Amino acid sequence: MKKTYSGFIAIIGPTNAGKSTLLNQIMGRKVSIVSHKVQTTRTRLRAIKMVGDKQLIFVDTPGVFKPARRLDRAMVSAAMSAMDEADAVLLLIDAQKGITQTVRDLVEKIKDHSNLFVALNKVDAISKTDLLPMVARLTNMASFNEIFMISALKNDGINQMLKSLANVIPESPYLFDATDASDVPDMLYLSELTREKIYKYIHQELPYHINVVTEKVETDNEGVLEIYQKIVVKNQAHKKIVIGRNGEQLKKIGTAARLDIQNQWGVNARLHLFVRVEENWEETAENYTDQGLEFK
Ligand SMILES: Nc1nc2c(ncn2[C@@H]2O[C@H](COP(=O)(O)OP(=O)(O)OP(=O)(O)O)[C@@H](O)[C@H]2O)c(=O)[nH]1
Ligand SMILES: [Mg+2]
Repeated sequence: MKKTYSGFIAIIGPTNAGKSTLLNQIMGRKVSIVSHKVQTTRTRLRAIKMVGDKQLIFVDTPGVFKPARRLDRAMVSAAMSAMDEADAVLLLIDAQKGITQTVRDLVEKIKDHSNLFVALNKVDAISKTDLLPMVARLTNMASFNEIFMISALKNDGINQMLKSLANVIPESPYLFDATDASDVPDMLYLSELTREKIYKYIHQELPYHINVVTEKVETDNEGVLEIYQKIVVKNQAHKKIVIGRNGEQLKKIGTAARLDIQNQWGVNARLHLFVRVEENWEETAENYTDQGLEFK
């Protein structure tokens, strides 16, 4: 019988390093939402990539930062447990920001892992001469199998990196059906697409206090997807901001999300958005388990 290989690679790193951008680039399509703001990814998300006959199961994780709120703690703990279970760990660093304290703390936590890789990301945005000192410092911090220099955004260095990562994947039956796919449930993914637009159009702190829930998805007689979502906010003031003057803000969010859904799924869709105040949503267990997070 032919040998098969299958294993997990956790992508971890500070928030905003480009972990989700990298995962999307590896998959050749969007599976994880991306924004210029920090703390975009809230939960662990897996995507399966075949490299030759080896199955690489990538795990995107929430960025690691100093957790303050309950939601923050759940996000960071999801990232750390992904690492514990992984066959390989890929530490992703924003080369523009360099070796920050967060990076140093993270290396301390992961340095005993047997298959440790590091990638300096966003090399499109900095000069090559700035990279060498960072490589030297990283070499002294832990015994990394390899240090990559990549641009997740520009798809630079990624194929090379995939080949190296594939080399450490253990012999194992395929843990998933051997096709490229992700494990995000459709309902959650639809919510994520709307949350991504909220991050895009609404500024300051507000997006961090918002939750999107897909309540119902139906197909009408003409094959149009009818999607009902609620945007949960903490108070009336937030609700006003999300809706905007004459509902303009909400319309912008809804249109962008609908177009994204239509493009990605090749369907016609109608998106019905409702904004609801739920003062305690961040303290409600169900809102965590729905997103694959633990409520502690
Ligand atoms: N110039 C440049 N920008 C990048 C690159 N990769 C990601 N970005 C940008 O960095 C920002 C953050 O990207 P994300 O992929 O959301 O980062 P993340 O690490 O998943 O962030 P969290 O989910 O918050 O932990 C976005 O604005 C991306 O467009 C890159 O290679 N080059
Ligand atoms: Mg992310």
